[in-house]
Amino acid sequence: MVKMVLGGAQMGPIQKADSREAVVARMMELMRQAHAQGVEFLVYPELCLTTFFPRWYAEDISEFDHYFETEMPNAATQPLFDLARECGMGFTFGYAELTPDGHHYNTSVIVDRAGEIVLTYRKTHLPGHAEYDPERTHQHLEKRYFEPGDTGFGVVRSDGMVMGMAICNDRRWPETFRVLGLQGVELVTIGYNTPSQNSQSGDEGLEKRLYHSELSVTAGAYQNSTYVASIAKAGTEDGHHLMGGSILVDPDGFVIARATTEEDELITAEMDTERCAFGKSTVFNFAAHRRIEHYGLIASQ
Ligand code: CDT
Repeated sequence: MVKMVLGGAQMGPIQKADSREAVVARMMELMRQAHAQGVEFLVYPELCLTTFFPRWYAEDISEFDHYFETEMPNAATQPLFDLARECGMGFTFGYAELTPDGHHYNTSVIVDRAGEIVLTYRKTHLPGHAEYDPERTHQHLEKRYFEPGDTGFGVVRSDGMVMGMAICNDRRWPETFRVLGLQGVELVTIGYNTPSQNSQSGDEGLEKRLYHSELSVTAGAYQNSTYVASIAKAGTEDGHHLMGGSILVDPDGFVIARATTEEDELITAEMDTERCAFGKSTVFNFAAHRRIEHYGLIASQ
């Protein structure tokens, strides 16, 4: 069982013109603040090295390969890995990955306190569309630039706790949390870039968007008796607004820390994995109570 301080490093906007080095400097500043507050594991958002480029259309998708990382760590991110090792801090962050054999993924990694990548996750649920859609108020072309991830939802026992990852739209699917929950997860980390308006019903409103994000994450935490860190990249990127609303959630589904800005902002809370054990051994003792003979439809269509 592990007691520690968990940190969420919400990021403010990243403009097209911002360099990787400038973004990593911001990430390092958040990590220094986190270290000063005793944080031992820090969660950054989805695609946090670049602007949320799937909002832009490129006829030839290779025009956007410059948004992708071909190795990790690389020259731009090595200082972050080095700082984390100095601080003895584990962390997770998201980036666009271009593999040596030419696959494009929306990826996140968990890095342990020794600075080693111990788990890689490639986003499963890709929202949006693959072709330019003139009917939408803004484009969301994740299906154009990324392939569905090939990793599935794995977990790793690292720095004393069982951790797993999901990325943005994955948080809206209960299957994401349950597959992680079935592997005994104690901390689910989620980074997101969520436009504050729905591109197909422009008047939906920020309040509803924030509520649906929180509803999905708090339910996932409670129903799987796990901590969840759900961390935004927020604010206005080249005229396009992303919602904030980063939260840390306990295994009862309560929000235990919440960001109040749309800027770079650190949130922290104490976690104790002992608190996951109660739910996992009682109401959500999966081995005792689930009736899988009735769940086949979920995985067959
Ligand atoms: N990045 C990401 O997955 N964003 C989606 C927006 C959905 S609207 C096409 C989300 O679920 O927040």
